[in-house]
Amino acid sequence: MTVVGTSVRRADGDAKVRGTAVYGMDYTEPCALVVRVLRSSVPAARITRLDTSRAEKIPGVRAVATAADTPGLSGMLVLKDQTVFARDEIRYVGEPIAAVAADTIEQADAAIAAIELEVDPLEPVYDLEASLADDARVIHPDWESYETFLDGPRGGNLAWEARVERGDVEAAFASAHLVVEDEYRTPRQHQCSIEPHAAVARYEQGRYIVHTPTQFPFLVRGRVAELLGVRPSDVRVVVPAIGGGFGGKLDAMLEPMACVLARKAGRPVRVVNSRAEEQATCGPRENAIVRLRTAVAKDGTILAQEGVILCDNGANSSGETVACANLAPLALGGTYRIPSARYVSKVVYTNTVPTAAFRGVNGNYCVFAQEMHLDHIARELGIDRRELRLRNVLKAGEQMVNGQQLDDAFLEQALAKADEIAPWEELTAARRPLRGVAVVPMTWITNPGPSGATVKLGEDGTVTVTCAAAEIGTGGVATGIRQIVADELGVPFEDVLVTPADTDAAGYDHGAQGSRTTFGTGSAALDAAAQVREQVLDVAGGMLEASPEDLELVDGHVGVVGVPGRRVSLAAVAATAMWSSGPISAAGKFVAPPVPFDAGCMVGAALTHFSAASYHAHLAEVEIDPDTGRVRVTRYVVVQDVGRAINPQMIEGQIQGGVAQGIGYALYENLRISDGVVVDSGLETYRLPTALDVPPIEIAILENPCSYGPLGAKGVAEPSIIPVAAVIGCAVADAIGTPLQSLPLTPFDVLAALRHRDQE
Ligand code: SMO
Repeated sequence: MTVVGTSVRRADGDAKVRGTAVYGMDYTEPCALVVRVLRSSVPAARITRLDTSRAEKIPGVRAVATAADTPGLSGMLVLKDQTVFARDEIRYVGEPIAAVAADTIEQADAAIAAIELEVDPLEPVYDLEASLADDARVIHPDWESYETFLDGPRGGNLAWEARVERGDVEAAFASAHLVVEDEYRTPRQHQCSIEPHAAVARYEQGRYIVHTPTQFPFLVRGRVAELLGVRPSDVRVVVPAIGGGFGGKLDAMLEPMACVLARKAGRPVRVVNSRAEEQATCGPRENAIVRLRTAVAKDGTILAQEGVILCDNGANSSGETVACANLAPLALGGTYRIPSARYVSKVVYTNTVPTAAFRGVNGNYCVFAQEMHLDHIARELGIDRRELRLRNVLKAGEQMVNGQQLDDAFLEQALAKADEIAPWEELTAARRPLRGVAVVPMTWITNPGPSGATVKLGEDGTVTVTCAAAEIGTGGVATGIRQIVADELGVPFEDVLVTPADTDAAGYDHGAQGSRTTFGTGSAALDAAAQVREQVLDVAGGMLEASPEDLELVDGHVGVVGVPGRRVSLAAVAATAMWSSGPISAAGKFVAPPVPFDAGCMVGAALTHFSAASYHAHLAEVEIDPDTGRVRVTRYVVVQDVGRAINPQMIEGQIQGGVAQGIGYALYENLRISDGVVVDSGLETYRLPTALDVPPIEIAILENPCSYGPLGAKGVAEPSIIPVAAVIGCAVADAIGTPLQSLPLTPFDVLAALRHRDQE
């Protein structure tokens, strides 16, 4: 009996459903102090006076921290200029200026009110395009001096630029049958995790111990060390249950502040964001502008494409928006054959809250733009929209825009499967007013990054996996890795445990990002389990007087193949080894196949090439209410290639969640900022999709194994959000019969588009 490939129930599900799981915001420590943060109410200013002496004298106040308590900036992997507290200059509304740790919230509030702050306002820069103008005020004038590994073009308010160039673009445009040009604008989208950011820190024997619901414990460890001027080994990060990540809990947020306060107060401190702080200060998906210009032949063959992508970095960079700039060209040029291309992705500073990673990162708006644009081309040429895509999708052996050759390509297969479920010809033949349909193929990447895992066989026959992968709700750690290890060692699923992520206990792990947990950490755990298996066979061979080749691991026992009853339990094997040669354990690692290092930044190595490319097709049908402009998604089909389905039900869960978030991005969500202030400070005005907005999702899983994923598995969790806005946008445009250029497609926008159409 194998457990891989079955929908074993999620091991973390029961505690999470019953409310007994201890999330980051539930976690606390004895005598922990409460924290309030003084945040800027102005978007841009120089700090002329900051006096905390009155605040410090308030009874119950144990520590007040400001930039003076931190050493300032140092460069690390990528460009990073967010300090713990504003130093000299304020760059966005909500930026931390000081924080207070006190016995009670009332005392902390009183202390915040007693902090004396005087500022000289500066001219704020909010707009992406205005920010790049020659006469725009430079938000980081001293930033040439920031230490960074990046050596690309920077300057003015340009934080970073990524380029991909290929072929003879000018010649291709000159010879084109048709050239089509469009511009698309997309909003900020907030992760809206149910659990806000939270951190509990204490300072003990010269080390910082931080409990935080992070996706990437080793990144938080490194960032805390960097910002506090200590060694990474001086910081320990432990991860409780996580109530939603989606990219929003990758980088350090409250942890460095909690550590500074814990050291100053000599007591544990607990910082938890309010919903308003969460909405206003935690990096959402960046707003963006995508300009595309494409040269096509008469039959719809793409000859060349130019793309300019402007991404709003906000006022400071955590590194994510910058690092992900490399992904924009891949999102534009990883699905279709684009022989000549010039893509420029610019990350731009503005005086707004910094943006960060959100599931699918740049893919969401680049794929939206590309697909709306392709529909525009299809209309101009009078070619069926699905047919246009079939003519241009990449096939095995062809090159993506970065020059990477695809060893497999199942885009046609994904489109064919979608057609089996929802035949395009039938859908498009039965045209009805204000109903639209669209289908979109997509290739996406799995974040490779290294992972380590240790597997130990206990003297009771149970198996413990130690790794620093965080369970963010995908099921990868709590369930997927256990399934993989259980099969490798022939033990029941229930007998495999995974310890909570703890940087003191586990080897490096590249974090729960880019669908990599089961893929990367699962590979490391499989590698370690295979080594444990060797040791087990060796010891058991001696006990059973058989050669290891004649042994099998089944049901928690080692048996001699073909000799029923001649077997020993794993518990006996482990106990025997323990008293003679020592415990059975092994460390495994996952290192993805090397990719050319050409991006100028270390994470860029992963993000400039497709690792474990997966193939997708999404199909949507929509219906528009002519009176209200409301878009209803009436049918939604997802075909997703997962390499190997470790747990089909968990995969379906990820797809459902991704589509729901994508529907939000397509139709409702827009984190509005006015004069630098985040307007949508809560869920009263920030419209999330609900169950009523999400139709039943028809899912088909394809299994085209990846040669270096565990048991053939590819990353699963991230991609299902990416093509949703694209396919819904195309379907809405089809329903209205007029092109659309921005997201979200709210009832107001749809009504305006309808009126505009009727006036023409
Ligand atoms: S945006 Mo994600 O955590 O790969």
